[in-house]
Order: sequence, then structure tokens, then C-alpha cells
Amino acid sequence: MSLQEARSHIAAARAITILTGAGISADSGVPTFRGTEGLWRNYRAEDLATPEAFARDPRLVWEWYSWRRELIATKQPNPAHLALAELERRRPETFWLITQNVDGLHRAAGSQCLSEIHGNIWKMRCTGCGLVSDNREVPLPILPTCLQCGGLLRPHIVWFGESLLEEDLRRCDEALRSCDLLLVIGTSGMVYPAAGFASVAKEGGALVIEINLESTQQSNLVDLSLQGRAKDLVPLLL
Ligand code: BJW
Ligand code: ZN
Repeated sequence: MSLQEARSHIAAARAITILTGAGISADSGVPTFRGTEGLWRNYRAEDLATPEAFARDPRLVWEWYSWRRELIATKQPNPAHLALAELERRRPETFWLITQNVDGLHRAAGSQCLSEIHGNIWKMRCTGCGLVSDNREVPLPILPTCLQCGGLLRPHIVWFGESLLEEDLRRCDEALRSCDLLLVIGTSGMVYPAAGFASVAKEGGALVIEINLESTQQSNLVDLSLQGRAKDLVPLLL
């Protein structure tokens, strides 16, 4: 399938679902998780993004999130985020965006029909009373606490070993099963349940197109794998 044919499929699609990962925000300057660029000091995301890591050393985990918040606060949506927001404006009834990213750049670009399945780095949750609050403070106090009960706050983010919200899973499943085209952009396809989403869409009969800098674990499964930068390819396709 050529790029031109892919464009025609997208233009003719009845319902489109998009799945994005860190690669789409890499073009805005936000580091990805895996690969040499994805390291933070000597830690891997897998060692910091867990409830056990937070229980053991909340200061270290908050240091990581504070560093990322400061970095993300300086970044803007890129042409790939903007092209997806524009696609949604053209067809809001038949469009759903699923993002694994917590940086909020899709919302900043104007996307509204979306599930942020791993949460949002600009929200916090109280480990005491459970209150979820918006928070854009940068830099943060070393250990932020709840205004309501004084409990320790944590990022409102889904860590390894934690379940995604039932409501998000239900909405995603519906969007994957009912679409006739799934676009998978900038994800390594290594983290579940999102890593299984392309298979769900294929089972439902959708055409699956992948955009990534390199081939991934999913490249063999998809109908078309396009290699290049999201910021170049997404606007070209849409
Ligand atoms: C470009 C580009 C450019 C670069 N243009 N492209 C089934 C089987 C095995 C294990 C499990 C399973 N089910 C659940 C698990 C356990 C676990 C899991 O999947 N582990 C795997 C590592 C094996 N999953 C979970 O625990 C999930 N919970 C769950 O399933 O609950 C039920 C359950 C619990 C326990 C046991 C069983 C079931 C929760 C997962 C939460 C993940 N959260 C994180 C971190 C927190 C968020 C944060 O702080 O930001 O979310 S992990 C991290 O990876 C982050 C990301 O959202 C996620 C995905 O990464 P992504 O986006 O794919 O980034 P990269 O860096 O991997 O890839 C970037 C890609 O972009 C690359 O391919 C580049 O080539 C490309 N790229 N520049 C285009 N310019
Ligand atoms: Zn509280």
C-alpha cells in the first residue's frame, strides 16, 4: 500500500480511531521512555513508575515527575498533534483518540474526543482522601501535600501493576471495535493493555496503519507500516 492509497483509505473511512505514544511528543522535544534517550539518570521508567517505588522512595519518584513537569511545561504541540485535532473537528462523531501520553499536548492542540489512558501529569491524587486535583505548579515543593486532608499527593498517573480506569477501557474497546481504520502513532507497542489494541481493531475488521521512526513489535501485524517522523507523516496522511 502506498502513501497515496493510505490517504484514500483515511479519507473514505467511516470511523477512525487513533492510538498515540511517546513518539508523537518526541517531535515536540519530550523524551520517549525506551531507547538510550529515554533514560533518566540511571533509572528506567519501569523502576520509577510503580506504586512500590513510590512507597519506598516518594522523594525520588516526585523528583522524576518534577523534572518532567518542568521540561513539558516548555513544550508545545507539534504539527502531528494539530493535524489530529483538525481531523476531529472535521468528524467529531466518528473519531476517537486514545493516548498513552500524560503530557497533555493533545488537549493543548485542541483534541477533546480522547482518552488519556495512563493519566495526566498535570493532575494529582491524594493518597489519603483520594481527591483528584489539577495542578500546574512548576517547580513543585519536594513532597506536595493535599489541601483538604494534608495527605501525601501522588501523580494521577497509571503506574505498572495498576489498573486503567474501567470507564477508559470500555470507551477504548468500543472505539477499537467500531472503527474501520486505526492509526497507531509513535508507540513501541510494549506496554499492555495498549499493546493489544491493534489486534482488537484488526479482529473487528479495521485497517491498521502504523507511523513510527522504526519498525516495532506490531509492524508485522499492521496493514501498512510507515517509517518517519510523526510531525512529517501525520499531516501528510490527513
Ligand atoms: C517516533 C518518533 C517520532 C520516536 N515519530 N515515532 C500482559 C502481558 C505482559 C505484561 C502485562 C500484561 N498486562 C499487563 C501487564 C503488565 C504491564 C506491562 O505491560 N508490562 C510490559 C512492560 C510487559 N502493564 C501494566 O501494568 C498496566 N496495567 C494493567 O494492565 O493493569 C492490569 C494488570 C496489572 C498487573 C498485571 C496484569 C494486569 C499499566 C501500564 C501503565 C504504564 N505506564 C507508563 C508510565 C507511567 C506514565 C508516566 O509517568 O509518564 O506509561 S509506562 C510508559 O510506557 C508510559 C507510556 O505511556 C508507556 C508506553 O510507552 P510508549 O508510548 O510506547 O513509548 P516508548 O518510549 O516505548 O516508544 C516510543 C516509540 O516512538 C518508539 O517506537 C520510537 O521508535 C517511536 N518514535 N520518535 C514517530 N519523531
Ligand atoms: Zn487528601
